[in-house]
Amino acid sequence: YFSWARLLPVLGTLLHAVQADNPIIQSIYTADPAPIVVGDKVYLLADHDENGSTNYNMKDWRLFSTADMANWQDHGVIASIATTFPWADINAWAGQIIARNNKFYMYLPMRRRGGNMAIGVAVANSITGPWKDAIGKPLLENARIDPTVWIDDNGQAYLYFANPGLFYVKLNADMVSYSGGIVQVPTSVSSFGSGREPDGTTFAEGPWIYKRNNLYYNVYAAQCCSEDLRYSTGPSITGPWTYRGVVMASAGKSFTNHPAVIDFKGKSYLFYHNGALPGGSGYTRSIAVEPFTYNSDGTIPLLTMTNA
Ligand code: FUB
Repeated sequence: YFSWARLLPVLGTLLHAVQADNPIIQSIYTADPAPIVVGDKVYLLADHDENGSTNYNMKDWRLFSTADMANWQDHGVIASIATTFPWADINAWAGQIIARNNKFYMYLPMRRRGGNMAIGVAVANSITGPWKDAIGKPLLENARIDPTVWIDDNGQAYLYFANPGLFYVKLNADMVSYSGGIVQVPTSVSSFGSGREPDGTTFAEGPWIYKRNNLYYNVYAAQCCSEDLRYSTGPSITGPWTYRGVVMASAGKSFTNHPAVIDFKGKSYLFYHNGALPGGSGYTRSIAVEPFTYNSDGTIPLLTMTNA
C-alpha cells in the first residue's frame, strides 16, 4: 500500500546520493580543499583548523574520499608537522597531491623552525599513506605558501605557489627537486583584474592551476580579506593569463576562501571553504562543494554557496 512514511526516507536517500549537504565534512573544521581523482574516487586533502582556534596554527593534514560526491569516508591524519616534518614547527597550510611514477607526491606549506613559511614535499606509494618527507628539508623557502601542481602534456611538471605574488618552478621528473630559477608571474590588470591588492590587481593567494579542453585555468583567492574566488585563463601553463572574472563572490563567515576545481564522473565541481559549521569563523572553516557546468566557451559561471 502507498505510504508517505515509507516513501520519504527512500526519497531522502536518493536526494542525498545526488548532492551532499554542505559543508561536506561536518565532524571537524577543515579548510583549503585539494581534491584529486584516483580511479573511481575523489580523494580530498584538507587542512585541519583546531576547535576554537583564533589563528592559523594548524598541526596536521587530513584525507577524505568519496565515490559518489555524497558519502565521504574519513581517512584521518595522513601527515603532521610533529611526525612527518621535523624541520617545521607549526602552520600546516594549503597543499596539493599529484600522482606520478606510480607514487603520490604531496606539496605542503608549513613554518620552518625559527623561520618563515616554506614548502615541503612528501611521498607515498598509496594516497592513504604512509606518507614520508621526501627530501628531509624544504623544497622552497622564503615565505612561500599555497602550492598547486600540474603535469603538462609534454610531461613537464610545474609547481606554482604564492603570496605575496605568484611564482612557479619547473619540477624535475623525480617531482622532489626543480631545475632553473623561481619564475615570478607578472600580475598585471589584464591578467588578474583591477583590485585592491598591493600590486593593483585582484590576485591574493590560493592558485589552483589546471588544463581543460586546451585551455589552462588559474582559479585563485582574490581581494584579501574578505576573499572571493576569481579566475584567469591562458593558452599555456605559463600564460599569458587573461582575467575572466568572479567565480564565487564571498568567503561566507570566513575571511579567506580557497578554490579547487575537478571533473569527476562527467560533472565539474568547485571546492571552497567558508565558516558554515556551528562555531565557524575565519579560523574554524569548513570545506564545501558546488557542482557546475562550464559555459560553451569554457568560461565558468558565477556560483553561489549553499548552506553558508
Ligand atoms: O589556511 C591557511 C591559509 O589561509 C592558506 O594557505 C590560504 O590559502 C588561506 O586559506
